[in-house]
Amino acid sequence: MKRLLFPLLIACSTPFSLVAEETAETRGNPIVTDLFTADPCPMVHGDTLYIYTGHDEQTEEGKGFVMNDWYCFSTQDMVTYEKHGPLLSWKDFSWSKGDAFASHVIEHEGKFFWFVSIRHKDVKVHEGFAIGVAVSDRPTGPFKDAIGKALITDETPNSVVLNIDPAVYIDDDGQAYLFWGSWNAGRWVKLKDSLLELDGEVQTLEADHFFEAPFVHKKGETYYLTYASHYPSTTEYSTSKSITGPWTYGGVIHDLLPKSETNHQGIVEFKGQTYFVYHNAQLPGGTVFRRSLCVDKLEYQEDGSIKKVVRTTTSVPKVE
Ligand code: FUB
Repeated sequence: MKRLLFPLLIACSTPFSLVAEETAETRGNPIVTDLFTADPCPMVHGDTLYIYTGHDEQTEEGKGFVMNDWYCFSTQDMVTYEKHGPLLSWKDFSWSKGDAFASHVIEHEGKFFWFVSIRHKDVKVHEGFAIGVAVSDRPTGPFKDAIGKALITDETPNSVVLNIDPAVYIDDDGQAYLFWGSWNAGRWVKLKDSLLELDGEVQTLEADHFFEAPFVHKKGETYYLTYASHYPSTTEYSTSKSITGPWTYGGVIHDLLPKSETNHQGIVEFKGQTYFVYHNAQLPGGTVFRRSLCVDKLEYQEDGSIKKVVRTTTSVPKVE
């Protein structure tokens, strides 16, 4: 049963209601219909998939991103989702002055680390964006600024013009890596075990067609680096036998989106299925600056290459 999105959107005063979906076999894309949600990052903890998102607050006529906080949506069956939040805001970082852009959450040693892109209120050499970290004992918070200052700023040697879109990956040997970047410039750096300090120099990410939004996952012995390419953006990918590269270009896995110039993905395995989480602009009133969380399947060819994602209006089947 496909939901009627428009009536749900009008009923904004209603809390995140799942009444219309409770008997549905699929959730329907977009997943969230009572607010605009962007830049998803998936994380599995226990028997639950958590998807952390930004929050688009621009008016339908307005131009430019208006983003102040981040939410989380959790599910055990890919059909029924619980809304949490807003769980974190740029205001939770005393050194920030706004612009809650893309973020990434990762579990490490029993804690949950939320890496965020936000505008620095004092440091501005280029665009003035910085990467900070909040931490919590639980996936749904409360989260607090873990350092009291930025981890990456415009002043970090070899940082980029637009220091946004953090993604953290912890390798099998326990070494953590932070990837980030935009406007055709990607970077990576080792993190100390605390995840709160850099461990070495910032390296340049060499991946064909990289524009922004890096995300790393591993399947078998292969590391997959997915990212937005060009602008307006497709999602493309490269693979490597090492987290530090070299990266071999793999192709386009997600086509341009109608109405959304950005394309920001996360990939996660949950209950035996691999999912591609992204945003589109298909909610009524959706624009370049009013995007919405979607979930579809991600599938591989037998040789390990990623098949082009098939976008659906149903989202994915229910899992137990
Ligand atoms: O949502 C603001 C920015 O747009 C993100 O940081 C980028 O990845 C793009 O989606």
